[in-house]
Amino acid sequence: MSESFFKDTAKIPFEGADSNNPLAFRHYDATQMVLGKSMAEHLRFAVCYWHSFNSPGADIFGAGTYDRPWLTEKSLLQARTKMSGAFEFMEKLGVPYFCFHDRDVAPEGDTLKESNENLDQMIGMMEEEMARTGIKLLWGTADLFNHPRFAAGAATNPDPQVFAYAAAQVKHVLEITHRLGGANYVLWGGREGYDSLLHTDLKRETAQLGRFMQLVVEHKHKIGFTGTILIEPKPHEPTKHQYDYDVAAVYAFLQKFDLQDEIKLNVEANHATLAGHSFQHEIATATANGLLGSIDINRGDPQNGWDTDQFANSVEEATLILLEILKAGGLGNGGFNFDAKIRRQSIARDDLFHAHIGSMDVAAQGLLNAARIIEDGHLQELLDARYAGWQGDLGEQMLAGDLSLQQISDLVHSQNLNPEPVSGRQEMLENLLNRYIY
Ligand code: XLS
Ligand code: NI
Ligand code: NI
Repeated sequence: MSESFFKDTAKIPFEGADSNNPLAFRHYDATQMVLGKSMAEHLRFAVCYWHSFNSPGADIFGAGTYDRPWLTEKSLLQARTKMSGAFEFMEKLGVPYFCFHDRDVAPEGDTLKESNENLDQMIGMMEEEMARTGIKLLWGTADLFNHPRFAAGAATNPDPQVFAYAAAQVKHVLEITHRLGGANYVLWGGREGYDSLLHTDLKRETAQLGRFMQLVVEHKHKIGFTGTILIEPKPHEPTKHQYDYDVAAVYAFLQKFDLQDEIKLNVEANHATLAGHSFQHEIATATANGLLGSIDINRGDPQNGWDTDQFANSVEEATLILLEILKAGGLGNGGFNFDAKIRRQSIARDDLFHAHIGSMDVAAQGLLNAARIIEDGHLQELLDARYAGWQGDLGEQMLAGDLSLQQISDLVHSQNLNPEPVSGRQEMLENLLNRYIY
């Protein structure tokens, strides 16, 4: 075992809301029971390998700034150093899960065979670290966007050989995810979109993508993987337009290829805002259609139009999304994956701890607030009252299809219906919500 990388930081304790220790949880108490389940079971936090251990902290104008000695050379030796640093970090933070891309954990070789061999070696070490720490895999995924071969997309590439290469890569990572007991397998559309319609056959490309997803589902059943396959919607970046634009677009896509009962969604906060939605909207749309699988928690910057992937820090947003999640019965197989990166100037080793601690506390506050809202039931009563009319004969008959347009019209005229507007009470409800936000 290599020497401890995060040696200056001890295991992060829970110290309660009055603590002044910045390296302690103030709200996240893994064992605290909330609505019959522990906080750890509700939130199922996962650290993401790519931003936290594989990114050098570069941006388009500047080189890497982070202190990540294992990134200086692409070798299996460095991949091992990285993995022991990653598990040391996760263990000290006290998270139950992690997520990774194939290329985050092992260097790419000259051929797919060589890349797979590198990966398999690292998966052996990963299994040992998982057994040693008890940390589990929330999801695995394949990097189908970094290498230049994927510049014009993976499944949606004009060259069928690239489709085949991507399929072979996904097959291997899906099998590894299965072997590691992963709870889910994620497919983010990377470059499955276009930069210009002048060189893009949109109809053909989306058909390719549909077939690709069907192949993944077929193989999942063939190998007996019982985790959930998840698509992660994103509207653009790196492409100008991505086919898995948002939850609604992916739902239509799944139905077209008869995959709506096979694939769920991994909803990311910053992708929601890039698509012009709120995170709460995307989660509500997913739960309304039985599609919520897991979430990538982060945030964008209101002044920037790209995926800044900052650590989530809004208690109000956390409360609103947890309300949707709790109302839907929880995340099931899913979890809260920190698809977030520290800022380029955050170069101290413990900055990674501060970032995660802050977001975990925010999620815990959101959970506690949402649970109180549910227990009080006041917001729900007001919502029910707003729709109470639909419990009457008119509402029920219209929805059940018992009345035609002609019959409804006859009824309006014979009964002289003249509905009165009622207040939507938005400001009152916003004030009520604020009473729960601590
Ligand atoms: C990029 C995506 C990516 C996926 C995993 O914007 O969020 O990180 O979560 O491929
Ligand atoms: Ni993202
Ligand atoms: Ni993501």
